[in-house]
Amino acid sequence: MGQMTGAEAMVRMLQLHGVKHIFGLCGDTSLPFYDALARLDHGMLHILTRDERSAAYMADGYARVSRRVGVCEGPSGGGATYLLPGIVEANESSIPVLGITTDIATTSRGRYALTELDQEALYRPLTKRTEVIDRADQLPEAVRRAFRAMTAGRPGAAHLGLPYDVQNGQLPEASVWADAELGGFPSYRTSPEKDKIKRAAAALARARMPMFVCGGGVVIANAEAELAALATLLGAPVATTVSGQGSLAEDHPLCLGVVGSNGGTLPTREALAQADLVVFVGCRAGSVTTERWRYPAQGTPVIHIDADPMVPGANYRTEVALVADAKLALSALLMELGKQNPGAGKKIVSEAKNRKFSGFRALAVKDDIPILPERIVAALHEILPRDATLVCDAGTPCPYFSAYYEFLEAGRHFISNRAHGALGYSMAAGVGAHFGRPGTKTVSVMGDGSFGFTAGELETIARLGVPLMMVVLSNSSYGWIKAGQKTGFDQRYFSVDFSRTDHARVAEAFGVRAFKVEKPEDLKRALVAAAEHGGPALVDILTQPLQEARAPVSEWVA
Ligand SMILES: Cc1ncc(C[n+]2csc(CCOP(=O)(O)OP(=O)(O)O)c2C)c(N)n1
Repeated sequence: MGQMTGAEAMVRMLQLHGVKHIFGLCGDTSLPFYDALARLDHGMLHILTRDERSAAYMADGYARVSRRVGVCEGPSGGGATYLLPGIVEANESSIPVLGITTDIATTSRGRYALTELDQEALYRPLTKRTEVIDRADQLPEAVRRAFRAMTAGRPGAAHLGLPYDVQNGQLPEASVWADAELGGFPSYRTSPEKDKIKRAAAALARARMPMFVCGGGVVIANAEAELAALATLLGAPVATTVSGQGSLAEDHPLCLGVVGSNGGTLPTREALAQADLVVFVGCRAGSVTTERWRYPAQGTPVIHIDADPMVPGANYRTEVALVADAKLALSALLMELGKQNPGAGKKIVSEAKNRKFSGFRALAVKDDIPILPERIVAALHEILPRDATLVCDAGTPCPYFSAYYEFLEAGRHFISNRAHGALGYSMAAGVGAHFGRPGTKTVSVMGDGSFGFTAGELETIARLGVPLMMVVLSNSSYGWIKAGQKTGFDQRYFSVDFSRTDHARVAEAFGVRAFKVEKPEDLKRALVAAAEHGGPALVDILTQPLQEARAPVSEWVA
C-alpha cells in the first residue's frame, strides 16, 4: 500500500476539500508543510502575508464572499498567538475559517523547546473544534472532523495543530479522502419542526404588522430569495443588523435598513417600534442590534429562527423558536402561509427612509473642511459599481456605511468584523474578499487608527498587485473613544489623540498608487481615479473628527 507523509496528506486533504487559496506566514516548524506545498501539484495559491493576524482576516473575508472555507496558517508560538484574533472573529461571526498552526515535535513536549505552547488549550474556547494531531495516521480524520465542524449547523472556525514530527511521519495514501461538499457552507442543513412552522405561520397570519430583523445568518444560509418572497407575501418590513446587510437589496420597497446603536437612526428605530410581531432570522439579538435589549421592546411577540439552539430565547421571550437553517425555515413558512393580504409595510419603510435620508443628503453636499463623513459615503456610492464589496472597520466607517450606503444587490457586499470590532481588519479582509470574488470591486474603508494596525500588508498588496481600493478616514485620533469621552465623560479627553500620518506617502513607499484629499471639491476625482486604477490604490481623506460629526450612533458603549 502506498504511503505519504503527514505534510503531504495535509496538502492533499485541503485540495480534496476544494481549497484554492491558503493565506499564511512561514516559520521553522512549518518547513515540511511548506516543502510539501512546494513539491506537490495541487492547484492551490499560497498568499504570503506579513502578519498571521492578516492571514486569518484574509481567510475570513475570503469565506464571507465565496461561501467556501477560508484557510490560514502560521507556525508555532508567536504564529499561533498572532493567528488567533482572526480565528476568534470568524468563529463568533459564524464564518468557517480553518487555522492551521504547525508545532514543535511531539517528542519535544515539556522540554522547554523554543515556541512550545499548549495550542489546544489556547484555541479550545475560541473555536468549534480544535485538535493538535499526535500521529500522522490520525491526520485525515482530524481534517475531516474540522471541515464538518466548520460548515455544519452554525458555521464557525476550527484549528488544527500540526507537530513537526507528524508532518514527517507516514500514513497510508488510502486513508486520504474527503467529502468535497464540506468545503462550502452551510453543509448538512437542518429542517424546522412541522408543528412549529404551523404555529409560526399562524402567528404571522394574525399579525397586523410583522417585521423581520435579520442578522448575518440570512446571507450565510443563502436565504435572500426566500426572505424577499416571504416579506413580499406579508408586506412586512425587513430591518437588518450591521452583519445582516445584504439580506434584502436596499432598494427593495420593504428594506428598512440597519437598526440598532451602530448605524441605526431614530426613524428606523421608530419604524421598528410599529411591529406587533418581530421575526429574528439568523440574528443573536445582541446589545448593538437591540440598543441593549430595548428595541424591539421587551414583550413584543417574537418568532426566532436560528441554526444555533442557544440563540432563541437568550434575549427575548420567544413565542416560537425555529432551530433550523434559515433557508429551509423561511421556505417552509412560505409554503405554509399560502396567499396573504400584505400589510402596510411599504408605507412605513418609505416614510422612515425619507426622514433618514433627508438629513443625510443635507450634510452630504456640504463643503466643510475637514470633509464630512456623509460626503464621503455619498461620493463612494455614486462612483462605485452596484455590486462592489465594502469592507469597513470599526470607528467612523462602520456606522456611516451601515446607515447610509445603500447596497443595491442582495448577498454579501458589506463586511465588518462585528463580533469584536478589532481595529485593523478591513485592509486584510479586503484582500481575502478580492481573492474570493475577483471579478468585482473590493473597497476597504478604515480609520487612521486601523491603518496603523495593518499598514505592513501594503507590501503584500503591492507584491501581489491586488486591485484593492483603500480609503483612510484620517482624523488623527481614536475618534470613537474620543466621542465616548465627549458624550459620557464631559469632554475630558484623555489619551485618544495621535499625530497625523501622511498615509498617501506611506502607501506610495510600498508601491501603491495613492491620493491625498483635503478639499471636498477634489474628493470625487480622487475616488474615481483610485477606483479606475487597475492595481492597488489608496485615498487618504482628511475627515471630520467623529466626536464632532452627527454620527448614526445612539450609544458609544454598546
Ligand atoms: C484592537 C482594538 N483595540 C481597541 C479598540 C477600541 N476602539 C474601538 S473604536 C476605536 C477608535 C478607532 O479609531 P480610528 O480607527 O482612527 O477610527 P475613528 O474612530 O477615528 O474613525 C478604538 C480604539 C478596538 N475596537 N480594537
